[in-house]
Amino acid sequence: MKPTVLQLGPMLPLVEQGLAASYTHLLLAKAPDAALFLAEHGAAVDAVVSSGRAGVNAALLDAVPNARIVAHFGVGYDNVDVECARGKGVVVSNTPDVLTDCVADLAMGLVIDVARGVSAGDRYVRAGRWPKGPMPLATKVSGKRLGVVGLGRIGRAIAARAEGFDMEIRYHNRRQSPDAPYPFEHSLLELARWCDFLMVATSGGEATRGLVSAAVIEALGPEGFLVNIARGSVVDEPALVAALAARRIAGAALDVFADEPRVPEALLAMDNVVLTPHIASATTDTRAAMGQLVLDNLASFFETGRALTPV
Ligand code: 8YV
Repeated sequence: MKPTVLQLGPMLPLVEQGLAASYTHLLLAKAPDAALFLAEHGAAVDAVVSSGRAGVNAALLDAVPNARIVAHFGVGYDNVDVECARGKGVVVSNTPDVLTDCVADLAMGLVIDVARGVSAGDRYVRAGRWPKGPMPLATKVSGKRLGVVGLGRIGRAIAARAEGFDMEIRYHNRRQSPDAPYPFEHSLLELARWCDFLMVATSGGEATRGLVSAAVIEALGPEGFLVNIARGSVVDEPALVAALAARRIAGAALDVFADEPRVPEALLAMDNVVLTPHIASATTDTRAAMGQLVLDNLASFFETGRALTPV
């Protein structure tokens, strides 16, 4: 008998087709009444496929009492209640590594954009302002100081790219990484004081909520930029908006927000802010690789009892 896989939200055709080919494939998003659907089919579900858009809480886990794995599409799994899953003996897998390059590429793109005014320059040209005079001068990137908050796989890939720009790099983690080739800064406040660009690359969830606090943002100072490709929850967003509005920091480039897809209204009018709609992993290549890893995790789990990339 084929295992039954419950897909929670919309997924790439590659994933949907792969699920339909190998499993009894149930789609919660298409059910007119989710609670009714779960009451009818929940007990048959062996695996759940979740994503950044559709997570897994305790109630969902209760509704699928025989599920043994949650295969999550995404490296960050802050919307999956991993503790609750563990307590029920449910394995959770994610999609690390395959998205690292794309996320790091975008992170550097955001650094360059916010410092050099790529998006602002584009707006300037399109608005017909160039003939009336040049744009204000921007900020040099090469050779500047990059403070990485969270030197994991993605943080390291960003740092490696920043080395190509002759940037000086330091990092802050909960603990020092013994093999990190960059100086460790125990105090995030000190890191913010030291750097020109503070790059948020840590995981989300309760452990890092508000880590980049009002004090850390203020410590960046009027020449400092904040870049966030991690999770909106890591940054005190109202404090960031206030600091930007009062020009107490130089600018920010944000791919993630506290309440996506809502973006604080005040940011929309600021020319020193770059806003992208959570696209760091959003290339055809990388999303396909993430989707394939979801399928591979399920296949491995049903074949061997082990996921390839459990969290
Ligand atoms: C995705 C992400 O946008 O992997 C992550 O943690 O934030 C992104 O790659 C998202 O998770 C897709 O559902």
